[in-house]
Amino acid sequence: MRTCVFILLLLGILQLSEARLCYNCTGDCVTDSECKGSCTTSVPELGDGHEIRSCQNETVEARCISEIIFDKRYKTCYCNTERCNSSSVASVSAFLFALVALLLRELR
Ligand SMILES: *[C@@H]1O[C@H](CO)[C@@H](O)[C@H](O)[C@H]1NC(C)=O
Ligand SMILES: *[C@@H]1O[C@H](CO)[C@@H](O)[C@H](O)[C@H]1NC(C)=O
Ligand SMILES: CC(=O)N[C@H]1CO[C@H](CO)[C@@H](O)[C@@H]1O
Repeated sequence: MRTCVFILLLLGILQLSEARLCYNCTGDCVTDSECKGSCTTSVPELGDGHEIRSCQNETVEARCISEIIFDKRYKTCYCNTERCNSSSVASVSAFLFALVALLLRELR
């Protein structure tokens, strides 16, 4: 059981040091891609339209800017953590939560 925990811990560390994953799709989606830089989310500022999730080549400062894409104004946010341009709970924190729960059980 102890070995099992160590393997999980190792996998967690490896996962964190790998290339960052970002959601890379339009609208409500779960598709992700490996990215070198920051994840982005572009939300239309006016009217309807889909959110655009993608990523950059480079890591830039995490911030939100206003920009025009295809004649529409979007609010684009950059972020620099695993799958951070998502509306759902990040998988890394879910993983860490599971790991902590396991460790606590192990230590009792
Ligand atoms: C994002 O998805 C598109 C279309 O599936 C693909 O062409 C593109 O290479 C992806 N971007 C990255 C960074 O993987
Ligand atoms: C982004 O990456 C692609 C392919 O790796 C490269 O061709 C392109 O020049 C890069 N763009 C920037 C802005 O670095
Ligand atoms: C930092 C960042 O870009 N977060 C965005 C991720 O995507 C959601 C929409 O699903 C935005 O609300 C966040 O601002």
